[in-house]
Amino acid sequence: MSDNVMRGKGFPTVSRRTFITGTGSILGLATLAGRATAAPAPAPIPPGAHVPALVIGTGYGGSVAALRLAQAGIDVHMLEMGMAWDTPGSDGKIFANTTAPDQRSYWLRTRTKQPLSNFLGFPIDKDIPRYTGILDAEEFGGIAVYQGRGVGGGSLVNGGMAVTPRRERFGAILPTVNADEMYNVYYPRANAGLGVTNVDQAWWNSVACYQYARVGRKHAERSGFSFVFVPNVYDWEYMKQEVAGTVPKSAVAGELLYGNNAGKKTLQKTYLAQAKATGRVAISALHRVTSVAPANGRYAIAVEQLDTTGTVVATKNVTADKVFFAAGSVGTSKLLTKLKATGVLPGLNNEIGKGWGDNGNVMCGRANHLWDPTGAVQASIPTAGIDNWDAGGAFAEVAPLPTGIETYASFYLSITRNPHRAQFSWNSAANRVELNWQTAWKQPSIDMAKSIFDKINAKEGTIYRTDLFGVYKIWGDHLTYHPLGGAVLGKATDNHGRLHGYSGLYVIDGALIPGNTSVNPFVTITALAERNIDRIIAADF
Ligand code: FAE
Repeated sequence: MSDNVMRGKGFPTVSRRTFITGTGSILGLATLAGRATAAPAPAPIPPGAHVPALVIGTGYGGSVAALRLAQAGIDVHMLEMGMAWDTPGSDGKIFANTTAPDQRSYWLRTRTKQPLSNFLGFPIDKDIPRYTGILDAEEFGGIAVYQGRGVGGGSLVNGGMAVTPRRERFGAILPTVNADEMYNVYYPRANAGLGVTNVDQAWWNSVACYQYARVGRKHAERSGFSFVFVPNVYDWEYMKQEVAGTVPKSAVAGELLYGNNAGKKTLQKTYLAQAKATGRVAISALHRVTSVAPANGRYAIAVEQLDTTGTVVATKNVTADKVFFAAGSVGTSKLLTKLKATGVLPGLNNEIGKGWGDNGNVMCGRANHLWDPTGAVQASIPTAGIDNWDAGGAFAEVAPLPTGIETYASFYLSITRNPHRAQFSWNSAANRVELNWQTAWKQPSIDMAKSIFDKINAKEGTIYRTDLFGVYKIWGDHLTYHPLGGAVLGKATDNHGRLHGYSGLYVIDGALIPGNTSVNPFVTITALAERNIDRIIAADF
């Protein structure tokens, strides 16, 4: 790790920390975690700065935009409302374990809101200090939307499942996008940039930490379902060493939902590391964008700087020639909905805020027989799923339950073909953006998931777990991990993400995708961003 000095056009000189370049240096990154405190904190964007390109958010879309703009010689500043996640806590680790959430785990909450709220009849949430933690369980009327907060966005908290949708399904996902281009150029580019690889199946078949997935395969196949392996961004060589006991355990110790301290190739280690290595990309963490307004042929951006309690410690105004909205489906949609409704960006069209979907997410657990254990130690990185999309409209991820004890449970996150789409709107009295999703809209998803698990239960003589989402509640129908839409490609924007009504404003994240990808979404978000930024750099700069 080294410090370097950036003298980007239009920026004051700032010292900033670079990350190790490349995607394979996981051992090096484990070392980096231990040394992080020695490095000086990067200087945030100063008030009054002008930047050629400003990116709001540091998730998949924002990271692709920053890297490709920088490689084209354009200086970029990224504003991220969450923390940098580069400094260990008092336990010597940057991230908290899934089984022991603490203040680092949740975004400005005083009590955890774990996706599985109960276990064996007992609620498992607990009080924590309010802090700018890594996972936001953002609550709207009918749904809690889980999102990553910090430099790296959703890549900090997600399962790393890196799935390219089957090509024959692509027309239903992004109907206005040329599939040949995506499958020949942009999906391969995204997979390479993210460091996507496949698990070694011989090893997988032999290790205790994937017993739960092998039980999932056995049950799927005995009921005639197609069981498919799914690529991931986890460093499998590192996981092999975890199992062998030669390196600190991360996935095998259950780290995931609140961050992985080693092993997972988050955007910090891939796109953002490369972007920073260009010397043209700076990132201000704990900086939340509240407004983007036209100003003399440029854009004026209002920013709140937060401390780790969420208190606004400074407000800043900066300007940019071009602004990329990459705050995630919810973040981008909320900003645009508010800015249109309050007359700051009145020229945005009426598609803003529309076409939002939950990727059909629904969760459930099954109770296995005592002679069919799923293992006390479960690797937190999912590797496989049941593909029943063509027959029943569901792709069910065989998910871990990394509790550290034998649960005799099989756990699944299903992605289903749910037709419902919600809309964001501005509530001026309450001074907030609302989303009109209704919990009852999950019923088609439940029905599709049931078409798999009713059959498996009948075949195996097993039942659903009723203790994971409340008391006697089978379905986790209150949440999504996969928000998509709200500024849909070809509707709120042109076919490459340029917002209608304003030259130089772009959407480049999950908000572009109309509600469903038929599989886990981040590879599609990344590939679409690669496609759009290619065109934008060629035509607009
Ligand atoms: P995202 O990654 O959410 O980044 C947006 C960033 O913008 C965040 O860092 C925000 O903090 C920041 N931001 C928001 N508002 C502002 C503002 N006003 N000012 C400044 N910054 C702001 O967006 N997907 C998969 O494909 N495979 C998986 O295995 C998988 N597992 C998941 C597990 C969990 C628990 C969760 C929560 C998600 C999972 N996902 C998975 C979904 C995936 O992480 C998500 O689709 C992407 O992260 C979305 O990428 P975006 O670039 O749209």
